[in-house]
Amino acid sequence: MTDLFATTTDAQPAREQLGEGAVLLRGCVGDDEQALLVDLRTIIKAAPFRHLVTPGGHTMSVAMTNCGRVGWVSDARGYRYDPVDPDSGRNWPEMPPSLRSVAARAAAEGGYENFAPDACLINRYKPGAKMSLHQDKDELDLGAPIVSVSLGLPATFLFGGFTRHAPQKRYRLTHGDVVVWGGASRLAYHGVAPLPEGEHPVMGAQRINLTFRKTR
Ligand code: MD6
Ligand code: FE
Repeated sequence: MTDLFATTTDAQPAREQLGEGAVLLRGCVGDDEQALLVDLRTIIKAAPFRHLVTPGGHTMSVAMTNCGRVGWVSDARGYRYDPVDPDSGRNWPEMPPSLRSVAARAAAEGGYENFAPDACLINRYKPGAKMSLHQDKDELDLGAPIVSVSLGLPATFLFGGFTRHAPQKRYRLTHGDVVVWGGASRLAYHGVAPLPEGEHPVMGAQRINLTFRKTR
């Protein structure tokens, strides 16, 4: 008999292990979505998205901003966490409780209690934007996980091994999904395939990704 009360038509599990210490929590944002989107709008007004240039001179296809004590920045001098937004000369907007609590709740569900991030990198993907394979290794505290919240258009997340050329697995990340990433997987290579065209009912023609980090 069909389940008249089923809320999804696909067979994706709520929880999927990506590797040791890494888990995909589907729909983990849940009821926190409204508060999170309201606060996100305020942050983006104070610190608008911008396309950073890598130390190698390439302009990134993903547009970025930050909130929290420090923000991730890239320029000709290299990558670093900086308390000052170079575009405004002011500190980054504070990390609001709505964002903090989603991150802490997801981390706990992923097995990391008392996650206290001091940075949230906010990435905006328009169709065609991508993130090349990389490791997140600019943080001093590699004992803390990274918590990654996906909003808007679905994307293909590439999860590789511990070398750039190790084979990767592909995972579809949709609106409200959270990846928690730590332990033995903390330095795994990962990236995002070019974003397909589309229109999301809440977010429009874009994907926004929040990555929460404890940098020190
Ligand atoms: C993104 N994410 O999903 C880019 N990093 O847009 C990341 O680079 C990332 O999702 C570390 C852990 C989870 C991530
Ligand atoms: Fe990353």
